[in-house]
Amino acid sequence: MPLETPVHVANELARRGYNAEPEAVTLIASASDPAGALERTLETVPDEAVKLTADHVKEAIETRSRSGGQGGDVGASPGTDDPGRSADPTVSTGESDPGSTDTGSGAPVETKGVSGDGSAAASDTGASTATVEADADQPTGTGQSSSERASESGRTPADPDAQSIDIEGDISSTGTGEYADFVAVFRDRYEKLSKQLRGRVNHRPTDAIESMPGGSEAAMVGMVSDIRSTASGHWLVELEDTNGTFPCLVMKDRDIADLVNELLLDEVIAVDGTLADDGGILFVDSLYFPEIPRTYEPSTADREVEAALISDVHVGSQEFEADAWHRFTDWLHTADADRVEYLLIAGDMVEGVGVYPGQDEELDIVDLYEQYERFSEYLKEVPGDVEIVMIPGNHDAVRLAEPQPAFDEELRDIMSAHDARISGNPSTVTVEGVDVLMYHGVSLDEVIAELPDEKATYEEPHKPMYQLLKKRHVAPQFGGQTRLAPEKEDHLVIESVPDVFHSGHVHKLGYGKYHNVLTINSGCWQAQTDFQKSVNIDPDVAFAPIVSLDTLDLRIHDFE
Ligand code: D5M
Ligand code: FE
Ligand code: ZN
Repeated sequence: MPLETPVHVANELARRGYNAEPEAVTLIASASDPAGALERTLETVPDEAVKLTADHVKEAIETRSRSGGQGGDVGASPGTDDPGRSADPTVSTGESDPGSTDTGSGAPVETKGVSGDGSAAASDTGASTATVEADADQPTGTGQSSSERASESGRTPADPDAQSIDIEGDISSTGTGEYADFVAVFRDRYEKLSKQLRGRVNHRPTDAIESMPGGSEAAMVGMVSDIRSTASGHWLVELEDTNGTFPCLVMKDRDIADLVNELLLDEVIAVDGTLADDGGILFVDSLYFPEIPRTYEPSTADREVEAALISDVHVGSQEFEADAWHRFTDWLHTADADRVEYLLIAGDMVEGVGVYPGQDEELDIVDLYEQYERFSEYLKEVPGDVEIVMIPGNHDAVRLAEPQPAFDEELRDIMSAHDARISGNPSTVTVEGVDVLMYHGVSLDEVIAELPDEKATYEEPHKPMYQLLKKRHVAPQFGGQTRLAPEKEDHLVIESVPDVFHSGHVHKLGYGKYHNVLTINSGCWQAQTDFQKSVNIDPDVAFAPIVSLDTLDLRIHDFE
């Protein structure tokens, strides 16, 4: 676990169950040895402390206690039966891979003219656009204000007969919260993902591999239950299937060692290789992720129609950018937005109440229901012929554990003015034949914290989304901030390949194509909060990525 940035520190603390003052986070991050400082702080903090303060950190760093104690329990963390555990950072697949020699292998080959830095694609004057196809560094804004545009030429109403939306993913919870349900949900994950991997290797169950003679060739499909580096710098990956676990060794000087950097606990992969002479370990030759086929051909709409993708509106926060929102909705009423017939909102409609420690100081509306009432008012500004689909995020008033159900009747009533379609998180929404996987994105914090920077950063938030596509699961690792609801089924598996993958949550704009799947993180409508300031998150505010459903091209509008 790399701990050098405040975000990593905050994530790590959250993962260990601590709330922390922003100053405490910055102090740890700026220590000469952040990982050590964090460990020492957690060792010395009084048990009854509810919140980690700057004083706790100072005390710990100054009184330098015995270091080396690494909290966490590596061995006893089988992915299938102990969902409550927290992963040990010492076995994470952080950036310091001593054995990695080749960073090329396994890196996704994709992207169609993507700048990687979405914010560079737009100017700050009025409603500006950039297309993914074009040189994204060249702002193409007109400098007109949206009201100027609106008076020039208004929107032509959409033809309701031509519009179509189908939604899958409105889960109604079936789980009881019993231990057996956690086992069931992991079993189902294994079943679904192993089905996707089975064609790739001639796999055997662990008990069959155990009875094979040393030196045999063998393959298995398993859930990653442990990742450790050995004394000599090789990687020991323990895979678990429904029969047991088996240790697999990835040699540090092999090209595939780089793939170990991408592994997360609890994800399902396949390996093949040769058994050691005593048969007790598998030397891995190849490692496979469930993956999106490189040849995937996305579906497109059969008329020229567009969808606007947004997320993280955060109404009720003092930082909600109402003026930018008005510019956006004004623009939707202009002829330039004639083809925008859909608006997809990927979670965090409102700021919520009590979501993060200290949040109340930055609330503009302190009552949760009033926040939704205000949000509903803002939705009314959207032209009535635009179909709206929304799913909840971690600030919304539904359970945090994923999958999150859709808003309940009471909240639907409050938000009924525009007749939006309301679904769970995640959901697959088929818009005129185009499958859009909408997932709010809480797991992205974890993917970014765990994987090395070249695979996942906040600056390029589409890249951790690529990892979710590759792993065919929207929340592969379990146990940190990503909470999993015990269900009979794992609804978080990406069973069929989406044409568009839409997330938010990290408040950064980013987009690209992964094996032809258009992947978009849509930024936010909330200016930088104090917390974000303290951890150096510089949000991308008031961008609206607009997808042409007939071509899957993208234009980005900036309403900041
Ligand atoms: O999250 C917006 C982003 O900021 C997301 O990457 C999590 C991170 N964030 C924001 N506030 C906090 C606190 N207090 N602790 C840890 N991480 C935080 P959003 O869910 O929209 O607030
Ligand atoms: Fe958010
Ligand atoms: Zn969020």
